[in-house]
Amino acid sequence: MADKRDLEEAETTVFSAQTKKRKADLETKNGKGNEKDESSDECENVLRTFETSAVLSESAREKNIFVHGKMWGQDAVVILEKTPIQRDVLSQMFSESSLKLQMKNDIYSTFQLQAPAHLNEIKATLVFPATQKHIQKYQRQESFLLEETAQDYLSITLPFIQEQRFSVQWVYNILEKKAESERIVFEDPDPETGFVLLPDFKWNQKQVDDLYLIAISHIRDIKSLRDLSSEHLPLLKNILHKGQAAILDTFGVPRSKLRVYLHYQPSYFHLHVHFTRLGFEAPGCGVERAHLLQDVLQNIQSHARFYQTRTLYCPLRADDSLLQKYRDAGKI
Ligand code: DD3
Repeated sequence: MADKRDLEEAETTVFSAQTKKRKADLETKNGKGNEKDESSDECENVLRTFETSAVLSESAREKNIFVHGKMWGQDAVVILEKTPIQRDVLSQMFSESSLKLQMKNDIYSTFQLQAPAHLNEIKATLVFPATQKHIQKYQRQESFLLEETAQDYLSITLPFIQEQRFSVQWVYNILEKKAESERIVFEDPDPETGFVLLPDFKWNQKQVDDLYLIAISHIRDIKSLRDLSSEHLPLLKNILHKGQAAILDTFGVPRSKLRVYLHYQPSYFHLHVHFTRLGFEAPGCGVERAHLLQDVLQNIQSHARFYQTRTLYCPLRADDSLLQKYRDAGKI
């Protein structure tokens, strides 16, 4: 065990005090003796009142299920997901579990392994009250590639975004420290070029393999990639360089292992940048939706109004009302 950890430490370049602290925090959370830590975060089971209406989607491969239901008469969405097995619990997994033999044949046997409760966690995400949009979002849907010219953006997409008035209250809560403030990994408070870096809530932070952080800009009037021009170069460079440095410092993941990108279309219209680990196929990191921040920088450097003039392509789900607008305009 000790050898393994020494090896891991040696493999990674620089570890700051903060990294060690985060690592130590993770280890206590993983149930290394300190069960008190876990119970202090325990809350009443709000899901007890959840009544399932329909399964929106499920994936045996991703080991998750998206469920629509009702709580106190209002719509709710619950996402359940089995979490990856961490290396450092293997010895406990082998020694503290009970086994039921399923089959044995020659040198092959399969078992049902019942792990102790603290190693048998399921991540649950609740959206409550959920809007029709949330319910729609998790329904399996076919998608279509939209070809959005600069003109289409102005005449169709922009008016649509403006009339929809998607709420980004949760983003403002983060920027104003009204929510998730203890989860902030790094902040540059500058009102023009500053941002907050924190784990996306899809990541449980227990292993760096599926590392996923988001940088949210302090500046509030940038809706998407379409709004970015040369005046934003200092902001974008700042997010890239300070974001990479903070992730190296905190999680020991170097920039050569990071995929830093923006989505187009984004799922919320406030500038944010995704940081995921190379090798982890995060949803939305495909070429049809992700724009590498380094490429975005170069494009803007070579043409100040690159993103106001180019045709952009992006996938839209069959039930997206924006797709309907494009159909109505005879563009799809
Ligand atoms: C969202 C995209 C947005 C449903 C769901 C997710 N990371 C978030 C609120 C707080 C967060 C995120 C919208 C919403 Cl399941 C509707 O994501 C969030 N906090 N991605 C963090 N840290």
